[in-house]
Amino acid sequence: MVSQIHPDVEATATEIASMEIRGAATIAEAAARALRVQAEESDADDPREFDRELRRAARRLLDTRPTAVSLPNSLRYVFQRLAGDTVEERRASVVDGAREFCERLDNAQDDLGAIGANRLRDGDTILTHCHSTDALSCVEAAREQGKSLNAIVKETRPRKQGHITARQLREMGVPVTLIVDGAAGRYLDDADHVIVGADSIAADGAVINKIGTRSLAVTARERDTPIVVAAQTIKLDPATLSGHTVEIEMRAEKEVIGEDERDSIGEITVENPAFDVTPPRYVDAIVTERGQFPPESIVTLMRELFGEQIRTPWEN
Ligand code: RI2
Repeated sequence: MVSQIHPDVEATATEIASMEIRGAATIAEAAARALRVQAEESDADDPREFDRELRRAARRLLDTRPTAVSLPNSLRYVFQRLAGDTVEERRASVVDGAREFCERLDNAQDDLGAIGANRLRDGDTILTHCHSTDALSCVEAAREQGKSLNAIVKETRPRKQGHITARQLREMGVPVTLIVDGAAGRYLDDADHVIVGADSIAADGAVINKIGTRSLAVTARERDTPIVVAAQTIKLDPATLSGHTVEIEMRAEKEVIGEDERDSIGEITVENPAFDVTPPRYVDAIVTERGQFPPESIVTLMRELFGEQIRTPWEN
């Protein structure tokens, strides 16, 4: 019997790849929910077949975007709870595991926000890059504490996720100045904090985030503007403990330039890396739900949470 991938898993995978579902935490939540649907709707009649289906579904989800480690971390969390001798027991364990994962995700973001908010003072101006729910959670918590904030929001080419950030900040009552990416240097003197999210964090404290984060961090360091990375612990990449590097996703050329415009220029190469790597020396703090860490010490938390043995149960 060929194991079936549920249409909802297919749809989730397609939406992650096309970025209708995007942002590391949102991707993690969608993947856990998709695995839950796969388990709930499975008509496998023996546990081995059930497990085979789950593994296929997990591989389909993983085969979408390579950089955000929250995706494999969410699947790993659910697989670690897979238990029982019958299909029904194994189904229930996946449903519970996925539900627990989503609850923890929400709580982690709230806890992280409360910690990050402590860094922000009444009247401060933040400068943002891309759109990060973890970073915005810090702003939301600060607003709930009654602090008034201003924001300078980088547009974030090529997909302009800065527009999502601008809209959500306005909903929180934060005045927003939208700028093109190249203007960041000029506006850094007006900012008290640069605050960004992360897609992955390596064992050495390097931060993998939306392309443009590195140059922003380097310029911010030169101006002594602190750069804060808001990242739940599901952004910690356990594979980097054993020397693996994080793959940087290369996306379609058409996100950068339309075909007609490209043709009118002549023979050119277009590249569209979605992320870059900011070395730890340019980062002041990584704010997680477990507290705030200097990037160089994040490895301690990583070992505590993941150990040295990194499992990939979907490969069996
Ligand atoms: P949260 C996004 O990537 C951005 O790089 C953002 O900083 C990061 O995910 C984390 O987002 P993309 O999916 O988990 O837009 O904080 O390529 O929401």
